[in-house]
Amino acid sequence: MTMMTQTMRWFGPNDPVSLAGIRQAGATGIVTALHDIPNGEIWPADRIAERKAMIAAAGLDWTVVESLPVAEGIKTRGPDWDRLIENYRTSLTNLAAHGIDVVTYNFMPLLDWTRTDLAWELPDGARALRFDPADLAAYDIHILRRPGAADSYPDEIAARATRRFEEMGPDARATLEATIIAGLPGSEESFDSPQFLKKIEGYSTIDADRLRANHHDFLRAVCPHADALGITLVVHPDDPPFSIFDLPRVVSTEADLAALFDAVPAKSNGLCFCSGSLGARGDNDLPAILRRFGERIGFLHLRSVQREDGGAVHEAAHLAGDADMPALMKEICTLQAATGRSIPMRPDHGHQMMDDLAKSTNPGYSLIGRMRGLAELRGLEIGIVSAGM
Ligand code: DNO
Ligand code: MN
Repeated sequence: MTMMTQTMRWFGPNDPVSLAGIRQAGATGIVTALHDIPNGEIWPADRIAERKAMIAAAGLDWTVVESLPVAEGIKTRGPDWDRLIENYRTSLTNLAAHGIDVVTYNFMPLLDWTRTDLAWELPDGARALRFDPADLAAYDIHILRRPGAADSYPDEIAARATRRFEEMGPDARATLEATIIAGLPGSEESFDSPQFLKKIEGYSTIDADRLRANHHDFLRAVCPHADALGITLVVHPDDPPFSIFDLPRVVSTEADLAALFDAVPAKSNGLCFCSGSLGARGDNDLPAILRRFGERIGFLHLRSVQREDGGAVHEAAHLAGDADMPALMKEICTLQAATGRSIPMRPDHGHQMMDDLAKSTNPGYSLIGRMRGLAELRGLEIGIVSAGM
C-alpha cells in the first residue's frame, strides 16, 4: 500500500530540536528552509547541498522545502518584480539540481501565520497556540492605532478588545507586539509597530482582486520553469483564513482555490493542504476540499483546531477539535491508493507538553507534542489501510 511520507519541520542548525530526535519520533523526512537567506535572494546551490548533506548524515531525507519565500515585491508587483522572479527561478533550478521537488510558499501580505497567544493553557496543563480576534483588535485599535481600525471591527469585538486591553494593563504592548508582529517560527518577516503601520500603508492600493492578479502573475512567471524542472509549488493557505488588519487574503476558501487552479492550470501549481488553517473557518468543508483538489495536493499539514464561541480558535490535539481527522485520512488513503503517490505529511504544530514545558522552544514546534501528533496520525492511517479502508 502507498502510505504517507512522514516528515517533521526542522528550522536548521539553530533549532533546539535535533535531527536525531525527529528520527526517533519516527519521521523519515525533513521539511526545512535556508532561513538565513534574506527574502528575495537566491538560494545558492552549495548551501542547498550542505543542508541536504547535514540531513542525510542524520539518516533523513530533505523531502520538502518550507518555504521558499515570495518577496513582498512580488506580492505587491513592485519595481523589483523582474529581478525577484528571476531569483525565484534560479533558486528553483538549484533546488531541482539537488533532487528537491516540492516547494512550499504562501501569498499572505506582510504577515505569515498569526496568533494572539502562544502559550494558552489547556485543562491538562499543556500549552496551545490560539487566535482571538478581540486580542488582535486590541492591538490594532489601541496599540498600533491603525487609521480606521476602530470602525473596521464589529461593535461586539471592538468592545471586547477594549476590555482585553484594559485587563492586560501595562504589559499589553510588549505582549501583543511580541506575539502578533514579531514573527512566529518560520515566518518570513518581523516588524515593530511603526514599521508595520508603514508597510500596511503600502497596501492601500492593493485590494483582494489586485492581490489575486499578482498571485496569478507570479505563477504564470514561475510555473513553466517549475514544470520543466519537475517541481511542484504548493501554496500554503492563509492562516487564519480571513483578512486581518484589513489586508487582503486570497487563499482562504474552496472558492479561492478553485479560482487559483482555473486561472493557472499548470501542473506545478499545487496545494499544501493545511487542515488547521483551512479548518479555522466553519464554512470550509475539509474532506470535500481534499477530494476536489486531490491531484493538486503535494504536501499535507495535518492538525485540528477548535473553534470557540466568540470567533477565537485554538489548536486542539491532532485527533480532537473540529477537524474530522478520520474522514480526512480516509480521503488521503483513497487518493494515495488511486494515484500510487505517497504524499509528504507533517504533523503541523503540537502542544507544548511534558518535559518541553520547561524548555525554550519554537512555539508550535516543540518535539514531544508533535511526536504525539505524528504517532496518532500514523496509527490512524495504518488502521484505515489495514482495515481495507
Ligand atoms: C506555520 C506554517 C506557515 C507556513 C508558511 C508557508 O506553522 O504552516 O508558516 O510555513 O505559511 O509559506
Ligand atoms: Mn500549516
